[in-house]
Amino acid sequence: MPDLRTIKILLFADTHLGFDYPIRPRIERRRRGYDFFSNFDYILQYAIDNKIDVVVHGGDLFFRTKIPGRIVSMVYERLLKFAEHGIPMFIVPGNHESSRLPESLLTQHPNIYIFSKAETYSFNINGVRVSLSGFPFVRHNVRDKFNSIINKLNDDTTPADIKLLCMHQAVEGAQVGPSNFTFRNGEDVIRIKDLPGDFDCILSGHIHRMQILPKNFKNTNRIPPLVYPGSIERTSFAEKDEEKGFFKIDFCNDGEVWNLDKLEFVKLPARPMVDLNFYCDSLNGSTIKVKLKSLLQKIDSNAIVRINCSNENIKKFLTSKLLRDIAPASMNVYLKGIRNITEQKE
Ligand SMILES: [Mn+2]
Repeated sequence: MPDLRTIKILLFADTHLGFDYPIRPRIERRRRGYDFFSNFDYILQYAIDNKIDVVVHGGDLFFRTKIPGRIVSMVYERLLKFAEHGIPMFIVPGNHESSRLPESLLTQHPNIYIFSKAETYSFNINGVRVSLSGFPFVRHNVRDKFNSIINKLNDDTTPADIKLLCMHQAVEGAQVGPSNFTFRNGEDVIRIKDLPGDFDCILSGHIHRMQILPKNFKNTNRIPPLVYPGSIERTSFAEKDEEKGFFKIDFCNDGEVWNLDKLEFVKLPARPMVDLNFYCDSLNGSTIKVKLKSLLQKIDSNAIVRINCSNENIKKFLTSKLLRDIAPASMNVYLKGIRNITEQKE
């Protein structure tokens, strides 16, 4: 009799909740924070609707280390509500969590598992033994520390049908940015040859572009696939052309062993990002205003627009207030080079 069971894992990461979500906004304008929460909610609902067996969050739950209490409550409320559905959720503390998460009832919930140190959880899903190993983000020299972390995780020899490794790190070969910057040999980069062969899949946050390593991955490789789901919304212009989403990962039984069967990337809505190069022959304020306004009207009104202007005399006219006045209310628009929420580091 063929075994018709499927074990379904959902992987998402880099949700950066709290990004552009001011508690007491000083100016009235469209905020990007809602888009992050809306994709986050979509993913949790997807897990419930699709009867996912295990959810893994690959880290950077929040947008930075110090989080306003209100944001923490908004996030934890959602997670606790989700936990009531009985789907176990594993969270890897990322660099934005300083490798740990704010303490609360959340950390006590029996369906929420947080990798606050290198550890392995084993459990049984409909008779299938699944183990999840993981460790919090390592800030300094993960390159040298990685092997000993894996050795420590391997001390746990509880047998499992499906073995997963969860982390929040950069791995050699990972690519980011418009010019495909490739991580190679920094001390903060794990060597691809060091990835342990005895896991069925490696799930990681940290890299905001969705990708699977090694690039030419085949199921016959010694190295298991390393899956980066990427961030759930664009956090900076470096991500302007990237698809955003999360992974559904299916394991099936071929009659003898459990194998990775399907890696499915599920897309999420992400707002368009547009670069606008601006120049005007005239230094007359109202001419500049009219010209820029007509250019902005040609752009998707849902876009995040970055204006690039190299002429200092024209630039003087382009105040934040003017930009807000002439752009559609649904658009986020700002001048390149001015410190802005969309210029934040990962
Ligand atoms: Mn991140």
